[in-house]
Amino acid sequence: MMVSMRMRQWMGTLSVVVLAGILAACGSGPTKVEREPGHVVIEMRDMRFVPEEIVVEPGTQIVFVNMDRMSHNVVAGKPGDRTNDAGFRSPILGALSEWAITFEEEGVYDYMCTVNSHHLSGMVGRIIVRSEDNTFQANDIKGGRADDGELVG
Ligand SMILES: [Cu+2]
Repeated sequence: MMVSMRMRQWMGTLSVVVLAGILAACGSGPTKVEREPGHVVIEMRDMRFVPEEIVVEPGTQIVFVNMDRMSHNVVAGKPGDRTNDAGFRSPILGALSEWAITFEEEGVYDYMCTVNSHHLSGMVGRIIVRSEDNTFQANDIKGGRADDGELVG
């Protein structure tokens, strides 16, 4: 009787461990972000950012969605400009995964995908943050320094 009970406990523990293992193997699926009202979407599609350039108001949530089967990322800067690497940087985004960022400060934010050097094949983009009152100056290039954007995702 004691053996049977121990056996049952052991089996119970085992099923929990096995179940946890199965869940871990499946992963949690694509990473999704909570979309705010007024957000804009930039798709990563066919190794391009679509649209490649957008103009948004300060405080606009920008949601990146990877529509490709290959992985991508979003890294501040331009190809060959490593000084901007310390700016915003998304994790590696698998198929259908999302990542979001919000810029409170006006400026031009260049970014690229550095996964497998996609940026060298033209996977680059630009976000222009400009408020209605036009205080923004066209030569006010921010280039994605660490203090330019508030990381959301
Ligand atoms: Cu990429």
